[in-house]
Amino acid sequence: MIKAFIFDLDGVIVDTAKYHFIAWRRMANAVGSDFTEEENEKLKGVSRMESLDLILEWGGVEKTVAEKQELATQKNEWYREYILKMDDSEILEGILPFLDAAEAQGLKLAVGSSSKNATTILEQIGLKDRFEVIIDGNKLTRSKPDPQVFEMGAEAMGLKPNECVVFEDAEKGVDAALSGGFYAVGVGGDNLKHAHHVVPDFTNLTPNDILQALPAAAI
Ligand code: G16
Ligand code: MG
Repeated sequence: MIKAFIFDLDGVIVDTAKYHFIAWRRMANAVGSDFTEEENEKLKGVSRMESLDLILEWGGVEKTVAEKQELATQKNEWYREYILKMDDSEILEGILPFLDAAEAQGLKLAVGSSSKNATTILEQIGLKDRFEVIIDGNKLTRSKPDPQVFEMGAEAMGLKPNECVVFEDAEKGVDAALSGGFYAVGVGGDNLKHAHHVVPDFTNLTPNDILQALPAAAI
């Protein structure tokens, strides 16, 4: 029986991919390189250092471990300039009524994000206190598609994976949820068809819409 919803942050609750893109491009340009918005899609749900490795690889740029550390730190400073300007107007449509309805139905709510900035973002948009559990990139030793982020979330709520639904916008995030034995709902893209259910976004969506779309064993 489903007892909790675990939300990815970037791409599900807010669209921070646009800020990651601007900050990563600034960094890529600084090392004489660049990358496209299409390539940026491949960075969704991917950790900071793995994202940096991919961007350098696309540009054919080689850097030492120490240089990479500096570049990642610089990118994060730029990224934080953007997220520190965020407010509740950036919460994606439908999220607030969905959280209210889920809470009213007695479902537990958690966030499972690869981002080390997840708590800052949740504070900026005023949602930090809405979640019983927040697992972010600072607590993780393995990145999505490893299920660690969601396993830690379920464990912190005292639940088993098959009692939780994970909402994810990234292919690697859906992979992570499925490999951990969670129910997975893809939010957005065509690359999420392997999830148990896919929704375009949260507009007019209710928790019951989700529960009814899952395999019978989930309810
Ligand atoms: C997010 C983003 C990724 C980003 C990662 C790490 O994951 O989707 O693009 O690279 O966090 O972010 P940071 O550099 O802030 O630690 P998620 O899991 O919330 O979608
Ligand atoms: Mg995401």
